[in-house]
Amino acid sequence: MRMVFRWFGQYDRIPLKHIKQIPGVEGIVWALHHIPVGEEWSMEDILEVKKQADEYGLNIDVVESVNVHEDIKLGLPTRDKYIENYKRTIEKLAKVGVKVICYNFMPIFDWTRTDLFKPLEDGSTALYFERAKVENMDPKELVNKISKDPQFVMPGWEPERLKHLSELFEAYKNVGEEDLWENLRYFLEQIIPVAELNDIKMAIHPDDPPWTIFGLPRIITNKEGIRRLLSLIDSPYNCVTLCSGSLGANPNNNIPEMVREFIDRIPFAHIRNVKVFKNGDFIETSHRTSDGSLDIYEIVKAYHDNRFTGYVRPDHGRRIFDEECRPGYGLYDRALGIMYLWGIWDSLEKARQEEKYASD
Ligand code: DNO
Repeated sequence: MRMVFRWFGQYDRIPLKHIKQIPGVEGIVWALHHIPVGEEWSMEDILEVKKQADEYGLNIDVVESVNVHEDIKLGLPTRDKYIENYKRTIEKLAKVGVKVICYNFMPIFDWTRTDLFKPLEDGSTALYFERAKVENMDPKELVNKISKDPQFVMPGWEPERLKHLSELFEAYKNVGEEDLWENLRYFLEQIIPVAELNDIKMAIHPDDPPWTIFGLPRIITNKEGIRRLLSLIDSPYNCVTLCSGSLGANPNNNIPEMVREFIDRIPFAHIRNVKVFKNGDFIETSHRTSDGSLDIYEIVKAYHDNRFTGYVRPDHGRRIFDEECRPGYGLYDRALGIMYLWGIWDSLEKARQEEKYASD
């Protein structure tokens, strides 16, 4: 596994020199967050990120995300213009050696939580989702809550775009799950050939949480959805970002089983733990297996058994040690998460070598 770390560039308080000091991290997971969704990325800005990463010997192989314009998800006639921009962006990213683009196909909202700093028993805070609250909430209230801190624009919660919330909801009134599948197919039919030519894997991120919210359709929520996505275009470039925490919020999703089934189409993995409660609420925890509902050991083992050579990032972390940080994306807990993942991986590796010597 190749360890990478999400970095928000000019919007990040964490300097690259600190990322470089986390054992085994070879690259950053990045994006041009200042470019409005749908616009073509500029080569100048891309090269600037490359220059900064080069200075610390970090690669820029994984981009998360090149976001998909709402008109594409809605299937509007204007989508073609945005799809062309997307293709040009892929071509430019290939020029600097990008290998994976993570994206998602969630209507309006990206990942959703009801609380960004929910206290845990140990005094740390974490991202929290209260199911009943969302079911009874006006989406505007949620937008105000999540995008209120101008210091930390949350990925997928750009205030500019969400200003038009009522129009967006209106536009989705007649878009059901099957329409969304159809619009995803249309997008991929055009994008995947360009990705193939440019040797970049397109890795869709599952819906987070993996169920419908505010009546909006969500389709990448379980193994059947992932199977359907992969069969829409049968190309090794049509892939998935297997996010354990997103899918794991539904206890019916068996993550190690999914890793084993989809391994050839997982160029990028997000690994984190989540504690799921009986009523459907969940809270993010440390990466350690005993702290959450997911067996992180079994997940890493599923990758190790399959000799996984793709990219992995620790996913959200708690806010610990009083760090002033973007919710979910502090330095400390993600660094601890990485060490836990390496601990599991290295033990498995050692055991494999010992077994090999014993049988030689
Ligand atoms: C949240 C992230 C998501 C993810 C996108 C991918 O922290 O996991 O915002 O980056 O869904 O497009």
